[in-house]
Amino acid sequence: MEKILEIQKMIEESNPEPIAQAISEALTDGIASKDILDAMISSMGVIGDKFSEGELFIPEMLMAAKAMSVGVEVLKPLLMVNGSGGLGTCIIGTVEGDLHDIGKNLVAMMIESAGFTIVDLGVDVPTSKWLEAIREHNDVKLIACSALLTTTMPALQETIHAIKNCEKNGFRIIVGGASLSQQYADKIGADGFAEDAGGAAAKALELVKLN
Ligand code: B1M
Repeated sequence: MEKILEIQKMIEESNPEPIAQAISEALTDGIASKDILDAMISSMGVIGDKFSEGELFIPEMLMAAKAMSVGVEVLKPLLMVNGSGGLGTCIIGTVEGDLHDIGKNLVAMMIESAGFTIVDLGVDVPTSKWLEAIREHNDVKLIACSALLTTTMPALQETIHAIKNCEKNGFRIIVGGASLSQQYADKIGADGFAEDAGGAAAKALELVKLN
């Protein structure tokens, strides 16, 4: 418990340097990787709240994101099951105008573990790049769009519209990110919505089985 608090403090104080070591020690102490991840996600929420309240600014938010990313890399081998890739290709990215990638990376990891081959387009992905990736890859079964900002919700809607009207079909579209809801996903014509990375993997399996 003390180790978890220490790790959370490193994120909440935007201090990435010692976090890999602290996580290794926590794992050696027998703390479950999932518990460490959940604690780190909760600390990113604290960072967001402090940003909203004007208690910290972009540089601190960036360093907290760095700490989180370093931590996720340490935990990755433990959180991932070696997926077979046999369920087809999932094209994933964060929509145009949006630079947030920690949640998207976790979602990619869980969807890969569920058995998909991941093509990660990164962040700030314009509609044209989604369409190009769909054209270029065979066996595309899932498109996964992440959007964290209320200001990028229109970009998400535009992207979904273009993907649904492209020449290829045979895939499903899943969306997620803190600013979204099932209701909004329905409104913009997505096939599925998930609140978190585990939920995204479960929804991906459900949608592909329905295909
Ligand atoms: Co930004 N940011 N940020 N930020 N940032 C938020 C999102 C915010 C809520 C903070 C706040 O004000 N309280 C707020 C958005 C408000 C809103 O629109 N409603 C915000 C803002 C305003 C901004 C800027 C506009 C700030 C500014 O410049 N004035 C700016 C925008 C830049 C841009 O994108 N164009 C900005 C910038 C940044 C940084 C670059 C500094 C950094 C991101 C670095 C990075 O990602 N590499 C950053 C950070 C770190 C945050 C917070 C603090 C943390 C985000 C995070 O990584 N959370 C965030 C506050 C918060 O989240 N409470 C905030 C941990 C992560 C595991 O959770 O990403 O939510 P999350 O992902 C979850 C779920 O959402 C879901 O599953 C994930 C795992 O459980 N999910 C999916 C995500 N994608 C999914 C896809 C799916 C399914 C589920 O299917 C496809």
